[in-house]
Amino acid sequence: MQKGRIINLNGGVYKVLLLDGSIISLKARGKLRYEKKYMVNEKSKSKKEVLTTIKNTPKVGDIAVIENGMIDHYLERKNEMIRPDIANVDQILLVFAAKEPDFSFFLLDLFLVNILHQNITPVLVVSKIDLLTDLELFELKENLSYYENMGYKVFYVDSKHKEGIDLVRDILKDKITVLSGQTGAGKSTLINAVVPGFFLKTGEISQALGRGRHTTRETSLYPYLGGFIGDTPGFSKLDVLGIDKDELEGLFVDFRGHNCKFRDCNHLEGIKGCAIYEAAQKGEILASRYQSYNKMYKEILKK
Ligand SMILES: Nc1nc2c(ncn2[C@@H]2O[C@H](COP(=O)(O)OP(=O)(O)OP(=O)(O)O)[C@@H](O)[C@H]2O)c(=O)[nH]1
Ligand SMILES: [Mg+2]
Ligand SMILES: [Zn+2]
Repeated sequence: MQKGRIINLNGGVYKVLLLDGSIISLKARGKLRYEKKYMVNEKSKSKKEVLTTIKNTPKVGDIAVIENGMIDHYLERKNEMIRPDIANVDQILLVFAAKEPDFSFFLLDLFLVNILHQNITPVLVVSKIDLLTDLELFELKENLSYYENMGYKVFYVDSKHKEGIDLVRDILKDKITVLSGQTGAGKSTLINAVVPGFFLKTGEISQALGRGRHTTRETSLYPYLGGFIGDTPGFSKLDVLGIDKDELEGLFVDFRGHNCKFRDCNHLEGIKGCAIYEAAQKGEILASRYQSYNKMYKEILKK
């Protein structure tokens, strides 16, 4: 029996890092891959066997127990992320470009809400700060100080010229850290800057090959400083993932200090006497945060 960390999954083949530092490729035994279910046809009453992937399927981040050249089972998970599909994540580095693409406070709130919903600690990394003027950077920092006051760590980096990288490196030790964020935000470039001698393909337009942009396609964990860093494909579109309308206000941690006296209040814009609405009007809750809440709430209602 051997144990190891699953660091890559591609087409049913797992790469597992063993304790001795070697990496092996193998599959999971059949029982972990599929579950047999029977669908009953109402008309003919006939049963049809269907195979569905199940909860038990090992994923990247799991500690796999290997027997007879296959993954037999995995050890109990501390947590599991849905998107990207990774287990045992300690923190998410939420990479947001200061520019290209433009910084979006709504998207930031959307990512934060989804991460908190999965009970994982977010750390915000603002990338590409070299593309802002000093004044623009000053303004962005001012707005983001609101998020620092909520308790989130915020880092500012220029991965191209390796500015601010050491501070990011410091928080990676012994942890499983996954990078998340929009496509093109600079996740792969940041990993390349953080890990000396490392090379990941990034979204640089490949002129020599003329094949367009290299973006990350699969999820992998890279061993680093006793922990792991995960590069994942970025999102082009994100949604409120499986969040109930009544759960939403709890995920806006800055609303907590403002107790609304109404029962069953949804705290939407225009409700006279609602403590949340009034706090937003007075500027005690950041206007863009309150707008994000309204927008997400309405999106959940539409589902
Ligand atoms: N000026 C500047 N450009 C950057 C910086 N970081 C990344 N870039 C550029 O931004 C583009 C996208 O970077 P990637 O690292 O591929 O972005 P990604 O987040 O990995 O994108 P996906 O893999 O598609 O999710 C590339 O052209 C990078 O060279 C930075 O700090 N400053
Ligand atoms: Mg990438
Ligand atoms: Zn209210």
